[in-house]
Amino acid sequence: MNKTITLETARPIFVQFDLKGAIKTISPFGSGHIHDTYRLTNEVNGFPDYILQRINHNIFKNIPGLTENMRLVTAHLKKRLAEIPGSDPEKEVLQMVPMKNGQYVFQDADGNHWRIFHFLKDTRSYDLVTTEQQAFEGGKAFGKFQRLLADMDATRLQEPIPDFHNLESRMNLFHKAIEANPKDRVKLVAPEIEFVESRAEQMNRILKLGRAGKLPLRITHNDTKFNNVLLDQNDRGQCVIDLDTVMPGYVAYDFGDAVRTIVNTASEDEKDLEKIQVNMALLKSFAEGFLSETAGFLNRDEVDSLAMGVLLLPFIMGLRFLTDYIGGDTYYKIHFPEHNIQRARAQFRLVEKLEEQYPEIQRIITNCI
Ligand code: ADP
Ligand code: GN1
Ligand code: MG
Repeated sequence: MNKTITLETARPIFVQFDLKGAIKTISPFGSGHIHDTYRLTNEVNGFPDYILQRINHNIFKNIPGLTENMRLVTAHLKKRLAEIPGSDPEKEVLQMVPMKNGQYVFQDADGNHWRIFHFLKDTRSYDLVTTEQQAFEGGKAFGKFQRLLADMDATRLQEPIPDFHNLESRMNLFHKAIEANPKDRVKLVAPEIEFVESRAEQMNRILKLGRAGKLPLRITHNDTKFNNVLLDQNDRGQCVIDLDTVMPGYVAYDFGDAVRTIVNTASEDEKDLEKIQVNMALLKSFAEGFLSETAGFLNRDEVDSLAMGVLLLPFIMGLRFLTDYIGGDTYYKIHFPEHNIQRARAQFRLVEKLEEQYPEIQRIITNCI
């Protein structure tokens, strides 16, 4: 949960930034697992509200690099959108607010790092998708994000979290956590460990195809869970947010992570595993939206890899939640002691449900091309 913070405590932070109007209220906002996010409302009519974020510097160790990435990516998106008639870069691109000294991140006396974005008003982020239109629009938004960045030189970006979706390195971290076993939890999760070990080899296909030169490295978002796209009041895709992990990656990662959070009929951390089903109509709508933007430039192997991503991403998220549980809950925010293992179990059930649908998932993707 975001820590509550008063306007008085926050004032010395936000006065560092070049804000318009006068800030009236501050309140915790959103349901992200990484940063502490707050909404600042403006007292003066006609001036914007803002999002204030305390960056999680335990996870993001190179904040200058991350901020430079974000600056480059948002500038490129704005430039590309300005060429498209009817687009509004101010509304469709996440906008960082500079500090009065021209920098973008303020470090307070306690070593916390703060940044501010323009609050995109009249938008919504969804933890659960309920309509085919939402799924389609999310697909279009993430697909368009990738299309607009396709001509950007990927070598200009740094890797904020190296090997983020690299299964081999995730398996190494998993084995290290098991060996260290700091909370003596390994004995509680034998079935989950077995689940991971029995699938690790087959889940490695994307990495192998990449190494064989069949999948190009593109600029990908790498955290395309559905609450990282803002929809407008009519549920049309408006803006892709949470750009901290934008870096070179494979397209199947973005496709798979979005599907993971769209098709699940239950929450990411659902306790009752019977509630976890796959909504194939939503998968179809998402794929149609995503491929309407990307089919023109993806190669044949990339298209074939998309279904693999649909299995890999919930698997890798389950693996990361399980690793964090075994390691003593140091990475994700948790709301109760068993939260990470409950999340892992829910993701693994989702993997099983998606495995049952695999031929149909491939068919849907092929039909979109
Ligand atoms: P985290 O990495 O912790 O997920 P996010 O950057 O995704 O942090 O922000 C958390 C939530 O805050 C988002 O899911 C979204 O609901 C909301 N949010 C973030 N940025 C904006 C913005 N510029 N305008 C409106 N809402 C936003
Ligand atoms: C985190 O930041 P947020 O809540 O959008 C995580 C993602 C996971 C996701 C699981 C930097 O995303 O990789 O998929 O939780 N982000 C980071 O819900 O680790
Ligand atoms: Mg987020």
